[in-house]
Amino acid sequence: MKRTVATLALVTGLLVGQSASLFAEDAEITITADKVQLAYDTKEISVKAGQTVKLTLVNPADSQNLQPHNLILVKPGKLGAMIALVNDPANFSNPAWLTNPIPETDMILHHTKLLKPGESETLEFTAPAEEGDYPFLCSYIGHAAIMNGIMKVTK
Ligand SMILES: [Cu+2]
Repeated sequence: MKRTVATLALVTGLLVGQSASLFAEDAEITITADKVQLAYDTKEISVKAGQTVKLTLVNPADSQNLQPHNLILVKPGKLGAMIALVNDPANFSNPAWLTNPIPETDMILHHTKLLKPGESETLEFTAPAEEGDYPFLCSYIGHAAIMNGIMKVTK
């Protein structure tokens, strides 16, 4: 009986999540890396809970700093912990980290690959059901502490 109740709750949750995304318009958002600074062109984006989000990161072809960038979306309250994790000096002696600086952690919800200047990538996902401030950051060496922002999820 307990299992049935749990299953019903799960199915109901899925249905509610799905109907929310059917009725809300998709959010199409583009974030562009700054050509000079280690920064995104916006510090804050806003989406509705359960909405379909198409989030594009652009690393501009005319980048002057010629840095690669990515975008990692993490759980609320985890920006500090993520910065500490990606800035762990042990990463920098790992050659794989230079091309794929994605730590293994359940703090991460979604992420792009590392994009060179002239590349872009679109993440498509369902916005979290929970309201809150979801940080995003670039994990390339030395960027995270200053290259970050917030995805606000509202009802
Ligand atoms: Cu970056």
